[in-house]
Amino acid sequence: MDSSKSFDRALVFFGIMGALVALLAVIMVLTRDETAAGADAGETTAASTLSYELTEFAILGPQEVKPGPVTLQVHNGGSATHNLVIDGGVRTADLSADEMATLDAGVLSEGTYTIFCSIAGHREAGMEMSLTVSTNAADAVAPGDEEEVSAEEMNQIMIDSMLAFPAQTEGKGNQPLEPVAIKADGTKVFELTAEVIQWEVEPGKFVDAWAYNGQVPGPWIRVDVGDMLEINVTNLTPLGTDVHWHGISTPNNMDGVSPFTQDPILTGETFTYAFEAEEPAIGMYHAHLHSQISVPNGMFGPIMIGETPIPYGQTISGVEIPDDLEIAQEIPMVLNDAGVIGLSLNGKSFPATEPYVASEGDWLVYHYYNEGLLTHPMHQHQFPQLVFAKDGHPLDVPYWADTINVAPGERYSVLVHADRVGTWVWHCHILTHVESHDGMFGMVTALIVQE
Ligand SMILES: [Cu+2]
Repeated sequence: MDSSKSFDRALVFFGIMGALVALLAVIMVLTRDETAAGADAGETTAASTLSYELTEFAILGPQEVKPGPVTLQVHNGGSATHNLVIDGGVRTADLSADEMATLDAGVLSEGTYTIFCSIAGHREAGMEMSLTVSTNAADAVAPGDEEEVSAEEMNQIMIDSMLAFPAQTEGKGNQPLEPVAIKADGTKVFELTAEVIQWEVEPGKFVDAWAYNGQVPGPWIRVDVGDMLEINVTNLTPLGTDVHWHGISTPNNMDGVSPFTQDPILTGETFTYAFEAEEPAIGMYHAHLHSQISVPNGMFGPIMIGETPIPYGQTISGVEIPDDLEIAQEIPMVLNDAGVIGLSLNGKSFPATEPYVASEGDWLVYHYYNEGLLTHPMHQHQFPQLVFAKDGHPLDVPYWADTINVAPGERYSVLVHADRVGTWVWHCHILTHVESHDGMFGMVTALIVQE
């Protein structure tokens, strides 16, 4: 009995040992296979971390990466809420200004992936880019390993960018539009042609702008109350269009909202807007159909009817407005922040923005128009701005302000007394709309007051 039990135990012992040896052999083979696979695939399994910066309205970051596991570090450096979506893949949450997110994109194989922001309108405004996954891609620079820029270098970059102002560029917007004909009954006939053009938005940077009459903003239309108008609009852009006369009183069929009030003006077609300039107005004109594409890209312009409603002779907060003041300059200031034009004043980004030159003691009128997608607090250094009209409506109680918050679609008309000599900057006060790590840009210009 005892000896047979010992024999059984010995069998069990050797059985277990045999199984363990076999298992060990399998593990060793498997491990060797994994090592071999890793060696064959080489760098392709190396994890890459890519840094992306979101802003109005662009996604800035690497455009290529090697195949393998990819992690995206996303920072919203803009002032609006943005997110980052890999088309057909993962996405971040909506990120408010200055928020960060880490996005595990998984293992990306060779191909081209589209990255965009899915907040309504932001993709069309420019927040889209391609990420090419290729074995030929350069090695990703890990966050934190970017080249260090010293404080001295940062100072120099900012100063150099500022001293580049004012820079000459091709093209100027807001040019007064003369009628091409005045009919026997006095009707003023104007021509507007919408077309995709090359527009130098900043020195050396040409974009495919959508423009009226080859300029951004489109030409400045000024007519008198009671004028009969015929405005022939020819569409040479790739999409159907129309023109909405924002802030102008018109019959419904002239409101420019296809397909409700007219048929779209298709590519190659011309439509005539005919209406009477019924009331004084400080308006703007822009496309309504496909506006989220064409307007940020440049299809907007100022239109004014009648006299500028200056509060002559009134005393406002203790400051008397002369009853005989003469307006030395009337300046349309059209704001934009999206599309191919981007953060800009009158279709140009600093240092290509136009400086305005006045003589000491001049009275100036600015008309702000916001054709962008964001609100911009417009600040004039030194000189208070007397807001005398909102959206073209004269205010019974004008008021002084040094910063005017101009929301999309709004117009503010202000009077400025340039009574101190100097170069006074004039800019949007959202600081990321005027400065970046590459220096000053965007929504900045200056009023230069001379003796
Ligand atoms: Cu701004």
